[in-house]
Amino acid sequence: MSSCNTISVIMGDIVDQEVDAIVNAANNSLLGGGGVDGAIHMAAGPQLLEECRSLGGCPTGEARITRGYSLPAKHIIHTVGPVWQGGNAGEDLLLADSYRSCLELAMEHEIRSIAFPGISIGAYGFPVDRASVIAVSSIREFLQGTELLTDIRLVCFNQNAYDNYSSAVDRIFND
Ligand code: AR6
Repeated sequence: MSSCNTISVIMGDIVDQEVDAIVNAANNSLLGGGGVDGAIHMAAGPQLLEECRSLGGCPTGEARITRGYSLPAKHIIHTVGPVWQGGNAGEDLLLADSYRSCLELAMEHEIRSIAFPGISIGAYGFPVDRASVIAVSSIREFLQGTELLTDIRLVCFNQNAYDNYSSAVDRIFND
């Protein structure tokens, strides 16, 4: 990892993050839902849904960018993680694709600070121990090719998520 890059794991609400972009764990329609998706739409305001309607959805593993509207974050990067189906349906690769797609879009938009939720670990049922290792490994691999991203936050909504993502960062960045 470059010494310019910083990855941190924090407990908190992603809508409060003062960063260039927050990531939304959306669904294929991009038209809102529950969990973090619902919280982001609620906090950003109704113009977000209008912009999302113009995007025409998003395949699993890809990402799309919108404005942040009423959020402190300037942009929202919407990605669709895989639904857990037992682990043999390509879920690991699709989850890694989601993180990589978000980071690629971030680079294209000169985003330097980005906050991720635990993609797929809520309603989509991905086991958090496995998801956290994939998340952190994907981010680490991406950071080896850039020094532009200086602040990457993994925002956790409960203690179990926090413990898992923290231990993945400790193991994967300090090996
Ligand atoms: N800030 C940070 N993390 C949050 C917040 C928040 N405000 N709210 C929830 N989380 P989920 P998924 C955590 O279900 O598994 C939606 O309906 C939550 O505790 O939001 O990718 C979409 O429309 C969990 O740890 O996303 C899709 O249909 C994590 O965020 C579907 O859910 C992800 O949980 C996507 O499911």
